[in-house]
Amino acid sequence: MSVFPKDFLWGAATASYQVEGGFDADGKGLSNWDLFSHLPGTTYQGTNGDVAVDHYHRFREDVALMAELGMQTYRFSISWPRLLPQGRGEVNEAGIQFYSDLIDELLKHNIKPMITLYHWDLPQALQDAFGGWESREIVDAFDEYARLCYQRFGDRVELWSTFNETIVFIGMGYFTGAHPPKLTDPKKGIQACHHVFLANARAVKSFREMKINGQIGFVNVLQPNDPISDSPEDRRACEIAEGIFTHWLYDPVLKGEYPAELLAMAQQAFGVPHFAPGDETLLKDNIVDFVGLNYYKREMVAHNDDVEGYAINTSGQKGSGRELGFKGLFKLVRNPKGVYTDWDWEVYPQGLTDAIGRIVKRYGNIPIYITENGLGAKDPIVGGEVRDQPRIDYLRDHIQAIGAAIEQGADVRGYYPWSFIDLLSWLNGYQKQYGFVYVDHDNNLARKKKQSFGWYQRVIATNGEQL
Ligand code: BGP
Repeated sequence: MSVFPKDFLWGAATASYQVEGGFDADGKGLSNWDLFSHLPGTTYQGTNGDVAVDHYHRFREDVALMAELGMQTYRFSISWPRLLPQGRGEVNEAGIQFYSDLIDELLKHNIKPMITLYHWDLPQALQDAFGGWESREIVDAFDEYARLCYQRFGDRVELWSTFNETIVFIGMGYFTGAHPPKLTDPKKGIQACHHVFLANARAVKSFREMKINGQIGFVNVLQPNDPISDSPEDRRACEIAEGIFTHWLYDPVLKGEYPAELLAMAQQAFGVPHFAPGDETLLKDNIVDFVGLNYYKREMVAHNDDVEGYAINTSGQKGSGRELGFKGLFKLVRNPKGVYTDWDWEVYPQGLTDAIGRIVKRYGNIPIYITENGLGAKDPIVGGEVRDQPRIDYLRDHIQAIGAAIEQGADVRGYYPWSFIDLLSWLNGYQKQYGFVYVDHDNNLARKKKQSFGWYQRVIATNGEQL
């Protein structure tokens, strides 16, 4: 008998900038990524999402493939500037129509939509007007945008999440400078992150006030950190890393408050986050209904007296990056016994079971969706077939790891591998493939089912029994 509950949802995920294209189609405004990806040296070989895989124009064909795969749910994000070209104010009805049609098409095929409101494509107009997440004004703007989405799509969509991976767009946007707005300014970053938590709380409040029939959650990176040795220094460094990567991001949305020790450290070092009257109550009163977990890898942590900064492997050449370090706090180091992808991500399925266990221990038995999980690889084509056996192995092992977490009592309700279709990897171009469906960039973006397509079809059909 399957360990997965009868009503477990099997799906897959994407995000607007990575699949849609149509960057200026039918009245869409520009996003921060539309500009950033065109700046020299920001992405792998200058790749961008101007056309992406043209899902904007081919969504019916894509939904037909989702249906053939047997998907019961589809996680996608809405492009804020497609609905509100200036970020606030005038609504682009053509943008509304696109998502409305997509939702109808999904429902026609019995596929439950899960909407992400923010998967990193901020209206550039808001960046220009007041510095985007740096300003408190973003909280009202995001709430207006969320309300618009609830109003137009809330009659048909039950599963919603506010943000995708705050650690990434704030961390890379404001600490390492690898994402827009390309800053290395922790003070601004910590305050911007606070605004994200406030925006989340406001959007959760509005969701309830508007009595939307559904659940609203928050999606975070799930990254278990383990110390590289048993020394007290490495264990302490690991505690700090886990605190920053996990507790800082999860506590405000699941407990309505920051982790006290880290908050004190941040306020002492940088004088932020600054709380305005009402912030604390807003966070406390608006805890999310579920948490979405994106799991790819674990990180080993060591104490750090020397390394500052890092370099990302964006080429898929093993060992071409450099480990991340914050001097005096911690550094991420390679596990000598670990198995790594070509992008130097450790493949460690057990980490998924462990990390779910840690979430349940800290936050109680909240509803969980695994909102991303997958293998980025350059898939070989043999005799015209896309052979992605390593992806099948990766997903199988991770599905088993989820099964183990369920057996231990975790309330995991759904699984969304990343990604439904090959798409743009933010900094790594189109060569880092994740999909069940291949896109031929040399042949008019034609779709082709991969080996993993038939495999996942069977997984879904047997509710995870046949792996
Ligand atoms: C997550 C993002 C996704 C996706 C994925 C894979 O952080 O939410 O949008 O890109 O990671 O990452 P990458 O494309 O860098 O391999």
